[in-house]
Amino acid sequence: MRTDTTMTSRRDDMKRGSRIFKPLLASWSVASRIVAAVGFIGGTSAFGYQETAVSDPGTVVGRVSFQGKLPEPQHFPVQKNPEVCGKEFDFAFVRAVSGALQDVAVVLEGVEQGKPFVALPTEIVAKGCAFLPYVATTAKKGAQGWPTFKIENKDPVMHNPHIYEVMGAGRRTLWNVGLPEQGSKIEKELRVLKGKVIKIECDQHDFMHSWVRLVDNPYFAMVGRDGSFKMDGVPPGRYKLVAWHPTLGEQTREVVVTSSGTTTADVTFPAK
Ligand SMILES: [Cu+2]
Repeated sequence: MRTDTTMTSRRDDMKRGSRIFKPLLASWSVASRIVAAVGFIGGTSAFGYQETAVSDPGTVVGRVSFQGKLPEPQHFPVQKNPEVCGKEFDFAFVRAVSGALQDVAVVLEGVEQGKPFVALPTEIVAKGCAFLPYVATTAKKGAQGWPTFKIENKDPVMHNPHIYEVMGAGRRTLWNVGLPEQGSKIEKELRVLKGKVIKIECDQHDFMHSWVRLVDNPYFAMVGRDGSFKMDGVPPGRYKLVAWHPTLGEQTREVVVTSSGTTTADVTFPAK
C-alpha cells in the first residue's frame, strides 16, 4: 500500500511533469485503499492453474526502466463539464520517475502450479475526471467463478465507462454503462473470454483512459514507484517473464528460477 509520504513525493513529481494527476491526487489514497484489499481466488483455476505446496521456492526480482525521451502528454480540450474537469486536460500515457517506468505489470507466463492464487480485485473509481488506478491487474476466471469488477463515479458529473476486451488489434465491448451522478456505481462479473487486457474509456470524456492486465496465475506484480518488482514463492523452473505497459507494449525475457534462489530480471523499455 502506498503511504502518504510516497504520495507527497509523487505529487512533487507530477508538478514537474504532466498535470494529469493533479485533480486526482486527493483521491489517490482512497483508490489505494480500494486496490489494496485482496480477494481470494483459490482452488483450481478454470484456466488450469493448480495450487500446490512449493518446496524450496525461488524469488524473482527486478527493476523496470525507461530509456530515451518521454513522449509529451497528449493535450485534450475539454468539451463537457469544464467546471469539474478543467478547461483542458493533458494526459501522460507514459510516466517515468528518475528513469523508473511507472504503470507496468510484470507477469510470469506459463506457470501451471504453485502458491495460492490471491489477486487484487478490480475496483476503479472515476474521480477528478480520470479513472483510477491508471493501470491495474485482475485475475481471469478462478475457482470461485468470474472476477467481480466495480466502477464508481466519485464526481458530480456523468461518466460513461465503456469497457473493452482487447484482442490483438481488435476489441469488443464488455460493458457500456452510464454513471449519471456522484455515487453511481456498477458491480458485476467480468466475463473476459480471450483477451489479456481490458481498456476502459469514458464516452463522455475522451481524455479518460485506464487499463487492466489479466493474469492467470499468482506470479505477477505492479512495479513500485522506483520501478522495482518482486515475485516470491515461485516453483523452480524456466519461465517467460513479461513486462507490460499499456502503450509501450511488452518486453519479454526468459528467467530461470532456482531452488531457494533469487533471480534478477531487469527490464528496459526504449522510447518508441
Ligand atoms: Cu467521464
